[in-house]
Amino acid sequence: MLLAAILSGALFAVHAHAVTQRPTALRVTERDFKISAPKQVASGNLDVTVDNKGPDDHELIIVRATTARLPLRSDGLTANEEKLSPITAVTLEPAGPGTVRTFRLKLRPGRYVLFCNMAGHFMAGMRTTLVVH
Ligand SMILES: [Cu+2]
Repeated sequence: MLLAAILSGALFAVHAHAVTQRPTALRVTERDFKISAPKQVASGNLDVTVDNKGPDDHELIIVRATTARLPLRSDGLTANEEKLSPITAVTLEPAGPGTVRTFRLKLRPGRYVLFCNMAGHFMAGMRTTLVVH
C-alpha cells in the first residue's frame, strides 16, 4: 500500500509538471563588473528579470556556448557579437542603473553564457554560465 501511494504520488507530480508548464523565474543581477544568476535552470519558458544595480550602464546577451571563452573582436575588449549571432538567444541593449527589465525566453537544454558586452565589461568579469537541463 505504501509503495502504491508513493508511486501514484510520483506519477501525479510528473503529470502536473507536464501539464502546467509554468514559466520558471530566472533572476539576473548586474553590477560593475559582475553578473549574478542561477547556475542551472529547467528548460522551457523562462520569465527573465534583469536588474541593473549599476553604477554603470549594462547590456545582457545570452548565447548558447559550451565555454565562457568567447571569440573577441580585434579590440580585445569585447566579444565578437557578429560571430556569435547564430548562437545568440537574446540581446538587451544597454540600460542605466536602477533599470529592471523583464522578458520571456524559451531555452532548450544546453550550456549558455550570459554576459555584458559594453567595452571592457566582459573582460572585467561580467559573464556567467548557465546550464539548462
Ligand atoms: Cu556591463
